[in-house]
Amino acid sequence: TLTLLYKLNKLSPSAFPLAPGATPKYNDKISLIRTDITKLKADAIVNAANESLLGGGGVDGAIHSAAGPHLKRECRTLDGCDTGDAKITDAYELPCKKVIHAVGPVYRPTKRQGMHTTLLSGCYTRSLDLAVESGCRSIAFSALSTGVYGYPSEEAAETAIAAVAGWLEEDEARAARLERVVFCSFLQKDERAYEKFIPMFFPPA
Ligand code: AR6
Repeated sequence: TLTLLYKLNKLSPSAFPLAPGATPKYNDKISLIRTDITKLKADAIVNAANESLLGGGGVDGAIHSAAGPHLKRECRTLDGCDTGDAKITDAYELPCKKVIHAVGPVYRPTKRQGMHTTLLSGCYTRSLDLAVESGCRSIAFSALSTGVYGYPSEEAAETAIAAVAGWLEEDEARAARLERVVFCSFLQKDERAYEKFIPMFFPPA
């Protein structure tokens, strides 16, 4: 299920504006897939949870119903989770090994954009930390905050991809512990947003 659907190196290098510091060094680790994340056999999948960690609608509802009731039982022991942070559990009846529950920010256009960005970025970097600390070699992210929480697709995709790129660049030894980072979208608008921003941060060689 984790075939590299997105072949960065086949794209034309000149077609995209580059983010500062962009490098193709980690391109082979990055995948884009549009599917139901509950079907993925990644070591870890990342749920778009809320601060209670007790389930909800959207991808959270899909993950809890596919994992079975033991997931909620474990989540009850975690004492919730702050926005911008994440917690890890077992995956029970899901085909993945671990579920990382990240709490993205609710998008409020009146608030300063910087705060949203920091909180959403934090979800991605904390999830990556938890994945490597737990020995996961692959991680698939749902498009955190882009559903009920109202985040615009492009802004969310740019923040997600920048956070992953920054995390990989920050520590080479740590980056080597992850083989694959999958951006799993569900709706076409989110997939398009990833298609636009991935080559800016992971430029075709
Ligand atoms: N697989 C992959 N992605 C999915 C799936 C699925 N099965 N179902 C939906 N998506 P949302 P949020 C996408 O609303 O905005 C919950 O009630 C969806 O298209 O699930 O972070 C929680 O409990 C969208 O791109 O999460 C919280 O209360 C993305 O998943 C609240 O919603 C996230 O949409 C969190 O809101």
